[in-house]
Amino acid sequence: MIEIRYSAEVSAARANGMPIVALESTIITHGMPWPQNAETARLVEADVRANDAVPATTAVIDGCLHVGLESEQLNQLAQAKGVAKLSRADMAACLAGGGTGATTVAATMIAARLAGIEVFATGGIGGVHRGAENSFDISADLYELAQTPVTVVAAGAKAILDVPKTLEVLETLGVPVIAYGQDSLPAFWSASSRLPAPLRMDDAAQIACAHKMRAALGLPGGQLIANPVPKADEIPQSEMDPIIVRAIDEADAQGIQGKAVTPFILGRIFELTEGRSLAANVALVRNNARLAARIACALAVLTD
Ligand code: PSU
Ligand code: MN
Repeated sequence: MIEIRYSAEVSAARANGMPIVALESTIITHGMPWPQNAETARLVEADVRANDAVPATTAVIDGCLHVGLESEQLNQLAQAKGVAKLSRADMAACLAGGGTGATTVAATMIAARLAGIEVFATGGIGGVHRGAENSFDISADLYELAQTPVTVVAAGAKAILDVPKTLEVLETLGVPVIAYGQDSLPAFWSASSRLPAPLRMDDAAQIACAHKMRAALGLPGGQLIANPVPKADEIPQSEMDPIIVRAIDEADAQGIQGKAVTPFILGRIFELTEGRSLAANVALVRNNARLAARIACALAVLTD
């Protein structure tokens, strides 16, 4: 059995049966610049606490799987250079080699399941990249959602992706995509896209119930809750589209590939929007943390 290191707060929550929300760390190390990354991580943890749940940020540090980071560990991770980006394929190797790595959506789901945590909040999941018909670049996040029973709250798939193809793959894999409180699928920095969401739910209790129902049906995998960024913080899709296209073109021109693609594009979009993309990103992650905490609380009162 793998030894999991819990933070003091998560240990106490487990002992007392309190609701816990998993949080990823790649968004800290690869998704946002220092010091906003550390600041956001703290705000997101506080949002979970303010909604009566306990935050568990996950990462691999010196070959140990951590579920819940102490404040100093979080601070160090946020400033560390050369931290690995761990997905399903890399996690075991990093643990075996005594390395340090941040967990993506896929790896955080794996850690959450091991720790018995059923709800996880992030910004946006990885998915099918634009041009995937040539690059074959499809995030392992989608396959993880198909097999690991964790409800993931995100602001949809990142808008830098080919979102219609991402939806198709999720449908093929049998992953429920549920928009929260609206009919259209959120588009990460923008509250709505031109695409209708496959499913819609309007309250946390119903989402919790659907999570349990999948298990009762014997279905593996989780569900994706697509929670729109608050209107006051959004950047409309018409404004984002040309910026996204430019960032992707630059990534292509510079031959950026594989794991480096998403961090490169997010970084360029941050520069091209003069930081506005980051402000929207922070707002949407916080909003997702609040909803995830409410779902975790709703799950805690449901019996199996
Ligand atoms: N959401 C964000 N910023 C991020 C990510 C998600 O707002 O940096 C990360 C997540 O960890 C996600 C990963 O799992 O990007 C997807 O990477 P890839 O496209 O290489 O699978
Ligand atoms: Mn990829």
